[in-house]
Amino acid sequence: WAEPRGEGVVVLRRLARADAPTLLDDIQKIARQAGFRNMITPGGHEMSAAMTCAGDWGWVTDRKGYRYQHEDPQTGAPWPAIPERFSQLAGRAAEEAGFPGFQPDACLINRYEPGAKMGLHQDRDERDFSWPIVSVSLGLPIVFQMGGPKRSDKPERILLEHGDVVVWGGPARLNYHGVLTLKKGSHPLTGPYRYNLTFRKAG
Ligand code: MD5
Ligand code: FE
Repeated sequence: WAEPRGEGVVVLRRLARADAPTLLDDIQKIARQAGFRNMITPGGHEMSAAMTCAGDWGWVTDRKGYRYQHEDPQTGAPWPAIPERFSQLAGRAAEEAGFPGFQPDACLINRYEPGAKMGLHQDRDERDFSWPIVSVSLGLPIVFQMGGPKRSDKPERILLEHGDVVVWGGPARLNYHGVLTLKKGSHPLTGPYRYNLTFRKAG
């Protein structure tokens, strides 16, 4: 079911649940080519979420900054392609939220283990903010913090659970957001992890 949460945010509860086993198989395949790694922020801190990417553009961070690039810096090889099933799901979710024709060229895959979190930030490394970001949560639940356009706006908390899909577009596209520390648990499909796929139009 669809839950509008203020301007530009649509939560599609459980939309990805039926596809989850195949999505997770696809994630494992991607990770065999481009492994999960904890990247370093420009400030020199290791991110607690492990990441990998698929698509024409992959998001990376190191001491030099945040950027999108065609190659995995660990291997020099192009990122694996976005599986057809991923693009179909992202397109369907975007369409349900009022963004027909969404064709993502970047899929960032975040893997959280207990203790991992992501502080409040904006996603602004993409070229065109008129396209939404589609986020798919798999595995353990996490508390998501949804802020506003200013860092000082008090964030609202939403629990994101296995199979939940969120579309952030329009006026919400540049809102500050993050996730609280993942609590220990065991999920039948992902064990100790939460995965998040974000689909973006980066280039
Ligand atoms: C996550 N990932 O749960 C989140 C889901 C990231 C990241 O934040 O950058 O990898 S994406 C949430 C999002 C994206 C774009 C806008 C907004 C939220 N928002 O306006 O709140 O791993
Ligand atoms: Fe983000």
